[in-house]
Amino acid sequence: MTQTPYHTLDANGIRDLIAGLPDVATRLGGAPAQWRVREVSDGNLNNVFLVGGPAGEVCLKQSLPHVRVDPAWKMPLDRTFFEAAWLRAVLPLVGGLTTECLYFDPGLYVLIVESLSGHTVLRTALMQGADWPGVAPRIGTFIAHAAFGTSLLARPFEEVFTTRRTFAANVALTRITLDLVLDDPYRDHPRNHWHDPILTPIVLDIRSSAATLLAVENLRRRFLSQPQALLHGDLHTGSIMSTADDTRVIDGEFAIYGPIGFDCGMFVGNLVLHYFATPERAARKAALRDIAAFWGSFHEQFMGLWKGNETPPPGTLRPLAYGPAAHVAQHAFMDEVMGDTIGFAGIEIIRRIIGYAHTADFDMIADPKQRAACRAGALAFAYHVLDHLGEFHAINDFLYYLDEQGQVGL
Ligand code: SR1
Ligand code: MG
Repeated sequence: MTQTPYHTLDANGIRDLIAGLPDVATRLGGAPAQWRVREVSDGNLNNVFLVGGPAGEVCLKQSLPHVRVDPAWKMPLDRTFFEAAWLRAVLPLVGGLTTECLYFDPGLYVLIVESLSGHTVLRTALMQGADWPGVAPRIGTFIAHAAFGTSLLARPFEEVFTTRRTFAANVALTRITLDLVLDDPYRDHPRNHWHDPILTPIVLDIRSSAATLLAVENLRRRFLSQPQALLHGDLHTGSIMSTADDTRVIDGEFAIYGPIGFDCGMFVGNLVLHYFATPERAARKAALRDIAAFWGSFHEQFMGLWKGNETPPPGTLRPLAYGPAAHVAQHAFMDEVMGDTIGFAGIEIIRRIIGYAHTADFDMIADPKQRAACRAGALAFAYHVLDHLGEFHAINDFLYYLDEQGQVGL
C-alpha cells in the first residue's frame, strides 16, 4: 500500500482520511458530512482533534514538523509513531488504564485513539478542586504493570532488547527531556524563565551547590543508562485524563527505556507542584495522601507481580531475582526505584518553575505575592530534596519534609 505524503490535516482532510477507515468510520456512524471536527490542541507539540458522529467520537492527533507552541523550533514527525508503539506495548499490560490505538498512519503521522471527552485532564481537575482519591493508586497500578511487564523480570532479554531497539530511536523527544528537564535549569539558557525576582536567589543557590549539581548529574546519567523498563517518559498530570472512577494515561510520545523512578518521580513531582499551588491545608493533606497512596500502590503491585511470578518465563532473570535470595534483590531494587523517584520528583518541580515548559497549577492563585511565595516554596523544597538526596531513606521521609514545608507560612 502506498503511503499518503505528509501534509497537515484540516477538518476536511480529517473527514476524508476517516472515510477511508471503515472501523473508525463505523464508530462515528452517519456520513462524513455529518462528522463534527473540533480542534482541542492543548499540549506543546501536536495538533489534536475530536471527531464526532451520530454514533460516537474519536480523538485524532497529528505530529507537526515543529513544536506546536513554537513553529521556529523544528522537530521530526516520528513522535506519533512512538506513541502508537507505546500504546501497543503497554495496553495489554495495563488494561483500561490507557486508550486503545485505533489507527496509525505512517505517512501522515496521524494517530487515532478512543475519545475521552467525558474525562478531564488531571491537572485541570485538581486546579478546579477535584478530590479523587482513586486516581493516584491507579497511576501506581499503571506504572507497576507497565514497568514490570516490559522489564527483564518478566521477559527474556531477547524480547526486551528488540523493544529497546524500537524506542532507542526516539531520540528527538529524548533530547527534549535531556535538555529541558535535566540540563537547562542548571545553567544560563535563553529557554529558561521564571515569574518573579524572589525566585532568583534560590535559582542561584541551586546552580552553585555542588551537592545539587552532583545529584542532577547522577540522575541525568541514570536516565540515559538504566534501561529498566519502558517508560511513559512524560508522566505529568497533563498526561492523565480522569473522572472520579476512571483514569487513563495518555500521550506516551516520549516513551523510552529508562529508570522506573523517572515515571514515578514525574508524577510525584507534579502532585507536589499542585500541593504548593493550593494553600488550603485540607487540599495539601489530600495531596500528601495521594503521594502516599500512589507509592503504596506502585510498591505493592510491582512486588506482587514479582513475587507472584514464581515460575518466570524461560529466559528471564534467575536465580537471583527468583531464587532463595529473591527478597534481597527485591529490597535493593525497590530502594533504587524509590531514590530515583524522589530525585526525579525534585528535578521535575525545578524545571516546571524555572525552565522552558511551566505548568498552570500556580495560575489559580489570584494574589501575585502569594503566587510567587507558593512557587518559591516549591522551588526551595525541590532544591533541599536534591541537595540532601542521600538523607531521604523512605517515601515517608519525603512526605514528612513536604508536610513540614507546606505548613510554613500557612
Ligand atoms: C517543547 S516540549 C516541552 C515539554 O512539553 C512536553 O509535554 C514535555 O513535558 C516537554 O518537556
Ligand atoms: Mg504531552
